[in-house]
Amino acid sequence: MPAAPAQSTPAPVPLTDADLKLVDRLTGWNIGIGIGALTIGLLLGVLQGLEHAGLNLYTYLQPVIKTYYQGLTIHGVLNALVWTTFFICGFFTFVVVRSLQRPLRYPWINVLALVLMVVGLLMAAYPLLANLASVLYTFYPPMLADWTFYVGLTLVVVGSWTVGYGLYFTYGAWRKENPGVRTPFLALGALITMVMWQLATLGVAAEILFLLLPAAFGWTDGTDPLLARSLFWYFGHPLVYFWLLPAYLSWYGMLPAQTDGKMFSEPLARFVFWLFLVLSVPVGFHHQYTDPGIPQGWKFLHTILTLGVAFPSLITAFTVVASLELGARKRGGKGWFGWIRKLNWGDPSYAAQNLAMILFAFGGISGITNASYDMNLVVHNTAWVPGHFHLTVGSATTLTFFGICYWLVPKLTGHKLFTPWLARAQAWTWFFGMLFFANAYHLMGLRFGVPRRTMLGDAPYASAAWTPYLLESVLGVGLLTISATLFFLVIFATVLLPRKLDAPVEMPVAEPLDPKPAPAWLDTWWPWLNGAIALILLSYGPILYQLIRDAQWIPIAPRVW
Ligand code: HAS
Ligand code: CU
Repeated sequence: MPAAPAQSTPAPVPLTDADLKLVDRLTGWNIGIGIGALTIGLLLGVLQGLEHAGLNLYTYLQPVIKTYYQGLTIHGVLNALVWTTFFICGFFTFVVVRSLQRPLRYPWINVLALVLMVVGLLMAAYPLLANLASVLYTFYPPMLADWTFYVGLTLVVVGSWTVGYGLYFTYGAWRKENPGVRTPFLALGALITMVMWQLATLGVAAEILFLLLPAAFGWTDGTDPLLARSLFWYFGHPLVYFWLLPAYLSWYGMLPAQTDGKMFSEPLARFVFWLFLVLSVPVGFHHQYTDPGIPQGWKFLHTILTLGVAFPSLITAFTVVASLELGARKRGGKGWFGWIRKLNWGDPSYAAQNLAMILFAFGGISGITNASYDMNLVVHNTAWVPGHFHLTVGSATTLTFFGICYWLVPKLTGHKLFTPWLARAQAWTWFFGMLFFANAYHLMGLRFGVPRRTMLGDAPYASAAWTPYLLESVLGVGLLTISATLFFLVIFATVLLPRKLDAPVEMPVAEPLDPKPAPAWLDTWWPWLNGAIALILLSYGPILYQLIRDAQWIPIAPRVW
């Protein structure tokens, strides 16, 4: 007879089918809403790209979309904020429960979270559609949107915090039931990302609560744009890692299993996630190199820390590729590069994610260029920047999430994927579409200083020298339009057509190459969490104090759109 568990250790709670069903429902709703938002967001992206090349289709959307800036705002908010946040919250709920093999501790918290996020989304949708919030996804004051925009976004963020709380309680219960056991990597990575998100969102919460909402309600008649931008970018950079880390979680902990590989080093993977917890936030001034009023020393400190946070991505580039190579060699791959052909390219879920990684290698290079203080002065506010972020959030994140959908949607619906070859075509058209689009935008920014966030089609200074790049970008936009259509077709057909699966789908989980458990210091929160807080205080504390002390109240800009 097995020994009775010690008094202080509660018995593990088994994961029942009913528990899994609830989690799958939550995940399904989150992902479904995310994809819905993306549908509209991508459509506006196409209009955006065509306008730049001189074909203004916005005129046909009157009176639904009134201006270019309304379209650009909806494109940014739906794609960069709504699609990502909903997908990530759903994916993490799925992953944490499956990885810990434990039901949600308080399922009502996670249900409440979804309700908050949906109410927030609906609330923010109203001013976006009514042209009362055409302030772009960065909503810099002194432009001011309707209050419903800020309250709506706040509710989405609070909802995502609540998803995190549901997961922390679940983790806490699992921890008590499993003393001394290492947290499984997939759960740990998701939890670290959620905690990083909690720290990061404090900046935007402060900006909205103290500066924007009072002005939007008419309680104050001005605001301090520099302080607001600083609080925004305190949040805005770690925001991009909130988009990236779920993709890393899949690349490290799932993708190797999808090509017969193993995790090259599980401890290193954990280390990378901890480094992101410590280094994601204290770097925001790399978005404000050209802002007057922030002393150069602070900008320089954030430059150094930004180069520091690129380091875990460099580790990722080497170790994830090594994990995939192990699989390719097992599948018969030979030679220095010959093994690449033996990767599991036939599986659309695998292919999409590997293609996303390749695009991210280029996005990483342009990111490091952006971060290099003096080089940033050449590319800041030019088309280079959208070139950069379409390779990062538009590719590393989005194409990886598409790849995840190709196993997750069949798993959630019990329906066979409709159909692998279309899904593969989707991944490749996205790959080439982004390659052309981003290459053209990078070069237009670098060579000619073509501005971003501008109706280039109407610009009196437009130059014939831009034409080849604009044509290249239109080729990219065309491929992306085909690709987006294929994605929606594949997903809708998979959901709607009840074609039975040949075999049950399981969440892919990559085994570590070395089965030894990771060292305890890589499963311990306090040093990393304290390190993160200390670095935030050091890199932001004194300068935020100074900015608040010297706040310059200026009037809100009249709404001209
Ligand atoms: Fe960034 C601006 C710096 C990463 C998103 N970034 C933006 C904006 C967005 C964005 C949305 O320093 C625009 C904001 C706005 O609207 O104003 N970024 C960086 C740096 C990194 C970086 C240093 N960015 C991202 C990620 C994003 C993202 C990730 C979204 C998901 N970014 C900047 C700066 C600006 C900026 C400035 C301000 C610009 C300005 O002037 O306004 C780094 O994290 C990048 C590190 C990445 C690497 C690459 C690692 C490669 C891997 C793949 C390897 C695969 C291989 C292929 C080798 C070092 C992991 C294998 C092939 C096989 C076949 C197996
Ligand atoms: Cu950044």
